[in-house]
Amino acid sequence: MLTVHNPVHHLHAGRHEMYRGRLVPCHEVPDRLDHVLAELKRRPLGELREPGEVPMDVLRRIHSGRYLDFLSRAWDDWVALDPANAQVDALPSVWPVRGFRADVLPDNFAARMGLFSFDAGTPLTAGTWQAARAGAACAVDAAQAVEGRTQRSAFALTRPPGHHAGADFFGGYCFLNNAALAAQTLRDGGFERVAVLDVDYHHGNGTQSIFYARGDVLTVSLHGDPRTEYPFYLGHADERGSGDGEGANLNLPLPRGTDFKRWRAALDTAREALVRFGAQALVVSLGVDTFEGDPISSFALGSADYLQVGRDIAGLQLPTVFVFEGGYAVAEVGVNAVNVLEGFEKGAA
Ligand code: OKP
Ligand code: ZN
Repeated sequence: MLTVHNPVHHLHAGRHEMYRGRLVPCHEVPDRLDHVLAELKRRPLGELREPGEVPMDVLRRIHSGRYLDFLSRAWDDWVALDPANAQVDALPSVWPVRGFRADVLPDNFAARMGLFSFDAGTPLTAGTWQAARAGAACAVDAAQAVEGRTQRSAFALTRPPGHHAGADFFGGYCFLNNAALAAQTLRDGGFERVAVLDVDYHHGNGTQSIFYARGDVLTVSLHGDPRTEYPFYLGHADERGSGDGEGANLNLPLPRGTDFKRWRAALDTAREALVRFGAQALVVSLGVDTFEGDPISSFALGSADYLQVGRDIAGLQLPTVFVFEGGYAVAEVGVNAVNVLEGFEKGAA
C-alpha cells in the first residue's frame, strides 16, 4: 500500500483548546503523526512518499471560495490586528446561530472566525493553512493513485484531521475535509459510485453535510452517540440524506463503553449498506480514537482488534483510500493505525 504523508504537518501545532472555561493543551499534536510514520517504517507496507501541490481548483470542488479565501489569509489577518498576536493561537468566540445572517461577510476578524467555524477547540496557528493544504494534497494524491489503478489501496497520512470540516467551516481540529477531497477525486476520476466509511470515534459531520444531498457518494459513520458525544448536533440515526441523496447517508451511533463485539456488528451493518449501494471505490476516514486508552473517547477497542477491522474492510474488495483522522492515545496511535492497514493488506491478499 502506498502512503502519502504530510511533510509539513508540524507547521500546525496548536497550543490550547478551550475546555470547560479554561485553555488546556491540545490533544491533536504533531507527535501523533510521527508515531504512525515511525510504525510504518518499522512495519513497511509499501512506498512512502510526499505529495505534490494541490491546485486551488481542486479544493474548490469541496470547499467554498469564500471559506478558502478566509482560511488562506486568516493568520496574516490575525497578526495584522496586533503584532503580539503572532505568539497566540487564534480561537473563535462568537458564532451566528439561528436567526443571524451568514450571507454578509463581516470585516471584523473575530466575526469572520465565528462565521467559518463551530467550536472553540480548534486553534488556528501560523502554519495551519500550509499544513492543511499539504494534507489535502496527500488525500488527493492517494486518491489519484487508486483512481489511476497504479495502486489498489493507498493511505493519506496527514494531520490536522478533516472529517469535521464542512464546505465552509472548520471545527473539531479540522480545516479541510481530506476524506471528502479523496472521494471527489475518485468521482472525478471516473468511479460513478463512491462510499466514505467513517470509523473515527466522532461523527463525521463535515463529510456528511458535504455529501448529504448527493446520491453519488454514500456516507456511513460509526460513532459515539451525539446525545452525549462530540460533535453533539449531528450524527443521529434518522439522518438519511436529502433530495438526490435520500438514502445515501447512514449513521450508526453507539453508546459510551461500546466494545469490539458490538462495534464490529455495526461495521457489518455498514458493510452491507456499502454493498447495497453498489460502491465502486471506498474512502475510509481512519480514526483510531475508538481505542480503549483514548483520552477523549469512550469505546473499548483493543490494539489487536484493529487487525480485524482492516480484514473486515478488505472483505469489501474495493479500491480503497485510507485517510488518517483521530486517535489521541499518542503512544499507541501508530500501532493501532498500522494494524488496520496491515489487517487490510493481509485480508486483501
Ligand atoms: C476530532 B476527531 C475534548 C473535547 C472534544 C473535539 C474533539 C474533536 C475530535 N476535551 N473536542 O474526530 O478525532
Ligand atoms: Zn475523532
